Amino acid sequence: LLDDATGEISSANDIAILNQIRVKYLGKKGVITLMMKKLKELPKEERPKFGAVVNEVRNKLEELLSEKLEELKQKEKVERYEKIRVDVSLPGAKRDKGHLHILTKIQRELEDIFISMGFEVVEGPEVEDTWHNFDALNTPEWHPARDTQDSFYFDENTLLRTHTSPIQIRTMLEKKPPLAIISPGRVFRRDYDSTHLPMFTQMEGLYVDKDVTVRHLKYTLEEMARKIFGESAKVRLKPSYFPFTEPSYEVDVWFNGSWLEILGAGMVDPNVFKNVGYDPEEWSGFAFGLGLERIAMVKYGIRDIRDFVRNDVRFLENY
Ligand code: FA5
Repeated sequence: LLDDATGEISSANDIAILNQIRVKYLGKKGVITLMMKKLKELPKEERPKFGAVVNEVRNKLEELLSEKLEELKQKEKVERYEKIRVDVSLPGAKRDKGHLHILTKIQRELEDIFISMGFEVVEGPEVEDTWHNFDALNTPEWHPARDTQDSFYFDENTLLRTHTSPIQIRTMLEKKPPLAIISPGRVFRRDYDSTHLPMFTQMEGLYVDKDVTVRHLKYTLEEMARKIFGESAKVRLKPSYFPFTEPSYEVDVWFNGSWLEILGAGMVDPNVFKNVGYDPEEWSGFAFGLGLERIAMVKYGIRDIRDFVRNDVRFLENY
């Protein structure tokens, strides 16, 4: 009997089966229980011996059953854990990640380039007064940029800045020369076509020191162009006109087989120095204003500037 039961117990492979075995031997109508009942039918002198044997078998079975129960519980636990186990070494499910906007990337790239050349980044207000935006920059009342047809005015003296050049004025009023700053920011004009936006991004540059010449300007711009567009990039200065620089240039970059205008620049006009209290006999400098969208267009071959503000996910994902 003990052998049979031991065999059954050891081959039981789940808790339900083990319970059936317990009932079969130790339950109310179980084999052992019935044997104990039979005790009464035996002759008196045989009862103690028989009783002792049955007891021993019952204890042994109880011991085996509880050992097996522990074993099976442990096994079930392991199986349960195995089912919900996470393999941390598997590659994760890929999620769509956001990334920086193409203009932010270009801006940071340019900032790094100029910082490496010793320029400092400063910022200024988008809402300007006409004195900082025009007068101090030697831009007289009659200049077309001042026309209400070309700019966004809040009132007669307040407007959305039309370029980042007022930062030149704000910086020079605050600091003593020599200085080298760049200033990125949004600017606003009444313009709208495939190469002009009403709100676009410029980066102003201003360098003031003793004996600054056009060669310093050209070198700085060439260095910038080489770093943004690659070693083969060439820079061309074309004579132009800005009220706040003399001489003035429009600057083209040779890239992908053609010349493209990306910025205005020039030597700071002596009148501008006078307006901020710098002595034009002592100080000289150059300034430039880059169009960031234009640089991105040249670099990535973007044809329509309006793509920058359409927020079309297909465009955004491309860059
Ligand atoms: C200016 O705004 C001058 N303040 C630049 C300057 C600074 C000259 C310092 C001298 C010294 P301009 O209007 O050309 O210049 O604009 C400069 C650049 O901004 C252009 O070369 C072009 O790249 C970009 N730009 C001009 N208008 C728009 C527009 N509507 N949309 C997008 N980019 C524009």
